[in-house]
Amino acid sequence: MLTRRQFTQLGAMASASAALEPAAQMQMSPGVPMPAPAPPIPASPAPDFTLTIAPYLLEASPKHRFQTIAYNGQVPGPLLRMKQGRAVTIDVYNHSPDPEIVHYHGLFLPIATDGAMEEGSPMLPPGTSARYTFTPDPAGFRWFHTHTFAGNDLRKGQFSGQHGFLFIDPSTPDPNAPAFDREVFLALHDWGARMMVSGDGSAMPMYEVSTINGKMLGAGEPIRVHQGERVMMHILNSSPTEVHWVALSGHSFRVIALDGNPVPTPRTVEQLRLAPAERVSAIVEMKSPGVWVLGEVRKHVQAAGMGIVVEYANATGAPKWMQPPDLIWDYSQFSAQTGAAPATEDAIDIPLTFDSKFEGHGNPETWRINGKSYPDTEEPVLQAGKRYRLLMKNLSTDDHPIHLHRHTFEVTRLGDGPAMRGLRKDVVLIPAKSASTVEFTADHPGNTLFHCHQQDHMDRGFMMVFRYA
Ligand SMILES: [Cu+2]
Repeated sequence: MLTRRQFTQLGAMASASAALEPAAQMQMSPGVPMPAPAPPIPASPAPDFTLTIAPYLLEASPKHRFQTIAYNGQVPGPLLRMKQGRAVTIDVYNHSPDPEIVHYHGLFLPIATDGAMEEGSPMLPPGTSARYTFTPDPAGFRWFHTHTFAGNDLRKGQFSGQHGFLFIDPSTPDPNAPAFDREVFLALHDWGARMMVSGDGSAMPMYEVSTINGKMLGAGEPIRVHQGERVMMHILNSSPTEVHWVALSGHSFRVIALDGNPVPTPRTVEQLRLAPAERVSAIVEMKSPGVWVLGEVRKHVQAAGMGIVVEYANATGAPKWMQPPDLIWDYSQFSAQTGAAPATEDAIDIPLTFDSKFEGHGNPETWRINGKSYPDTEEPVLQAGKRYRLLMKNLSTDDHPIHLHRHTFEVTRLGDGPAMRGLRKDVVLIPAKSASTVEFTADHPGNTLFHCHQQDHMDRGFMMVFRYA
């Protein structure tokens, strides 16, 4: 029997897969207004970016091919680089067989462009196209991905190749920003999902193959570097469900930003942990000439392909990997260490308790927030301008990457730890049987989706919509 969260790769064990009963399709809440049709694409002017959603055969290695859906015939999709405050137009063509929607993750967008049908953003029917115009904000490392339902089809939604990097350069460059020589964007992803029965009798997705930028270790081009370079690595975990740990043998990471937001206390660490949808921006000083592996710290996940070679100019030989002894990560070390502002006294508490309902041996659980599953979850009403404190308690035996759309929150408490300030994120991983508190200011009126970023959890009820008064 599998222990929950212990294994992620199909190659790591030989248990039989479970036959799954069809899950009820989630319906839109009756209270949600019908989305307006997406605007047609005008003859001119030309857009800043074009995204074409279409079937794509991913070659993770010559021996591992996956039929998927991708943007512009590549995985990850194109880097969308824009300037804070300068409006952009994006033309989206849906050449896939299903209705699609593009969500711009971590941006402050109105619901017409945010890309979540639960908020009221319009879906893009198959065979159609639409033009979207928005003003990018806030600055930093963001991303875009599909926001559709996958349910029992473990090739749809975030299980597909529909993800890409989005970077918003600040309108006013920060004179104190750390210097670096160049940037590298890396996306962690898992492929070939199948539902497997875990030790507690429920089912969860496990994967055949794991990749960085769509390639298994050794199958793609190496990252070629020069001694003395300072390389800014923007790393995204676009996995539909899996938390990943990464290290670069022979090197350490100077963590500058989490989820695209500069951290109050940059730290140098040996490894990074990224929950689904999280981003880490870290500078690596290239001062250990050789050929190295940047890869998943857990051996079975790296063996399933999650790694990329880092090769110094003129270095030769097989890529080297040095196994770190433990999995170590602590968000709080990046928070403000001195002079932290006291907790906001006038924030309004919203208690949110997460649990699951067992649906029988071999079936995925149903997920609940305060005892209810989407679309029956509560719809808290926010007053524009007010500060809110989400008191989140995870009663389940899973870790959950919790995401709030259209806003940035401040992580103010993790588990039993002390109060903390200054750590601004849009995803926080709440470990099993643990609690966390985040605060945010309701400064972007419009329906706001709150959900677990694990595709199978959000599909089975782990969502709710905040409304503005
Ligand atoms: Cu979850």
